[in-house]
Amino acid sequence: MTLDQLCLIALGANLPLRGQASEGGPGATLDAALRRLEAVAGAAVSVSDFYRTPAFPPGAGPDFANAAAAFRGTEAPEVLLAQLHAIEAEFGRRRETRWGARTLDLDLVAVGERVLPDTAAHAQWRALGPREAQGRTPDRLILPHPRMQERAFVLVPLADVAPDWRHPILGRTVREMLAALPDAARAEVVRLPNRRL
Ligand code: PH2
Ligand code: MG
Ligand code: MG
Repeated sequence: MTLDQLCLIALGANLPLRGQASEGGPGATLDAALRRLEAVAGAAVSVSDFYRTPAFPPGAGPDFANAAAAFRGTEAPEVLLAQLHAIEAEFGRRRETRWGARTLDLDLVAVGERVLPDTAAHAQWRALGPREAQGRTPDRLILPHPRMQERAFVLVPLADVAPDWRHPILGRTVREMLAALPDAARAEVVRLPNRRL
């Protein structure tokens, strides 16, 4: 039996959608993607504010709209990931350049306390520097997302929906991981009052 677990999703977009039903800027794409996510989650979804964030790595493209969502679910992580990929595809995402500009990116950040594939492999992925991480794509799901603790564009929105979720390996809550980042990193994440970018 799978108990229901808190599923955490990070959303990002930094290209406008063209010729799609939900044509508009990145903020409009996130709105539309969240409606699709609510449909597949089959549960109440908590949604963060939307934020403008500079592309990482610096100079990698236009600013992103970033957000986070949390819901309680029973699906296996691999099933959730496939659902997220299906929604990305609906929004015109082509899986080509790693860390390139994208119309929509939905990342599965965590499923409850699950550690995948195991603690040792997780430590190896976490230990990669940003440059090495950029050159390597894991061929399987790593949970929690191995770089979440470094990224203000993930942690700031996540703190809106799941501040008390605790990282099963690092032992820190979202709020604590966010507080551990440099002030400058947090300051780059700017709330979008009308959700539009
Ligand atoms: N996602 C990336 C790479 N860089 N930068 C920002 N600001 N926001 C993102 O969501 C983002 C990124 C890879 O998915
Ligand atoms: Mg991503
Ligand atoms: Mg992704």
